[in-house]
Amino acid sequence: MANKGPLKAGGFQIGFGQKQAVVFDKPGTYYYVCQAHIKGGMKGKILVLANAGKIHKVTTMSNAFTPNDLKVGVGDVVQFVLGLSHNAVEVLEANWKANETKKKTGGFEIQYGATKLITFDQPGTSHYICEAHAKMGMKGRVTVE
Ligand SMILES: [Cu+2]
Repeated sequence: MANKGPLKAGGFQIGFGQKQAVVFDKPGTYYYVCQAHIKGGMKGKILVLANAGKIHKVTTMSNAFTPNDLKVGVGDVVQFVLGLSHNAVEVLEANWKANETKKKTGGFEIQYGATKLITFDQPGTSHYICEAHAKMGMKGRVTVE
């Protein structure tokens, strides 16, 4: 192994041909290279965010979202897993209260039967409804604190 450059003290090292899990438990940017091929540019970096979010899950059961009133932290991710007969579209609060399906401009939308991850990175409350069952009160909200 020629060309062994300076290594970061306490940094991770994975041997040739080895597999190894590395846990990044501190925020920051981590740079790594292949010592054999750094001259050819074989390198990478991993950015670990301070507020890497938790993952929450919302599913559908009968004609309801479960849970339908979720509180999350800034930067958290909500995984929506919708049944085939349900979608989820973000609406304004007034429409949500009235069980109206008018979409919020720039709001999120999840197709019928889809699974989608949505990151909530701003404090506030997002209101959403199922277009097929809004009149029956199929709706939910995510409050970001
Ligand atoms: Cu529905």
